[in-house]
Amino acid sequence: MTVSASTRTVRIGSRKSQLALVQTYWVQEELQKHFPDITFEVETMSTQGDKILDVPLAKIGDKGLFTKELEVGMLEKKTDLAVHSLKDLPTNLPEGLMLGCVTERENPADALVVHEKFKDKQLETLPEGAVIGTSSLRRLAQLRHHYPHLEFKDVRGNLNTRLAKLDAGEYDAIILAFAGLHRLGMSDRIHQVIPPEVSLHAVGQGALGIECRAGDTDILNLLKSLEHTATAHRCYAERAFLRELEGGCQVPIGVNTQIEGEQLTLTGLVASLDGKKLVKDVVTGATAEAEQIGLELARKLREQGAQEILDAILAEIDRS
Ligand code: DPM
Repeated sequence: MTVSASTRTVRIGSRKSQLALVQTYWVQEELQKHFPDITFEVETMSTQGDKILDVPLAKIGDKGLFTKELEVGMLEKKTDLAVHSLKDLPTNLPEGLMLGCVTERENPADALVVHEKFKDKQLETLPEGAVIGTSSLRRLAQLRHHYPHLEFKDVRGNLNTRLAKLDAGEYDAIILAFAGLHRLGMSDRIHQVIPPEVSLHAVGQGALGIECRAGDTDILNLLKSLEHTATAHRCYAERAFLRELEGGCQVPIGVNTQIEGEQLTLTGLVASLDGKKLVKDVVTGATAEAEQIGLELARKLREQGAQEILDAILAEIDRS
């Protein structure tokens, strides 16, 4: 960013997927509205996660799969901020970078999208052996727990690729985030919004996280205009929970948060891949102490065996 206020240019890093671009252009537009004298430019980059499409997500790990190249861009000062789906942003960021702001969350729920031939069905009424496409271990574990009659098959690629595979008959249904479909203008494909009793969403799901250089006060001041406080409190609680359990983004950990008055309630779950073991609990506390709530919930679930479930999954992924 150059010094003179009249010629300032701020560069925004983004992945190239359609969803990433929709999100980044939204951020660009909002910033432009708030700061008409600054020029906001978008720089697109491919991340590792965009390039490796033939390997199950859980296997390639999660250490910044969709964020690393964008982070290098900021550290090398080629860009000033990066827009992420918050759920793809690891809970521990590289030295020199920080989560600068969290935007207002969309509906964080998961959604069922079905093949045409099952348009009269819901999760519970899909036939025995119906094939559900997902590469989320979180979705897999929770849905297996509730609907043992269903089969699950890995699916990768961007949203359009996944929907095309579904329509071509490779799957009977797929599970996607409500938020992604909504942002891409494809809400009409949402067949069933999956309630939290069936599937707790991923940490940070539905919110955007904007990352910037740590202590870059100029950029942080700009980002304040996009911060949504309630969403930030919820996501800080969720991220503290995940960080404390040392779960990357590819483990069966689900959450739900609610704010009522000054109180924040965090529900969290850890499940085994076969859906047979499932530990779930709830902690309520002061919204201002969001991270403490996350830490306490992690400790509670550990006492109920969450660590053993997670260790077994990590060993299984290593072996496969
Ligand atoms: C992460 C997961 C998935 C994405 C794992 C999970 C889904 C992978 C899959 C961490 N990142 O949710 O348990 O289903 O195969 C991703 C999506 C969005 C951000 C797409 C989706 C859009 C929603 C949002 C991929 N990252 O979940 O359907 O911004 O929260």
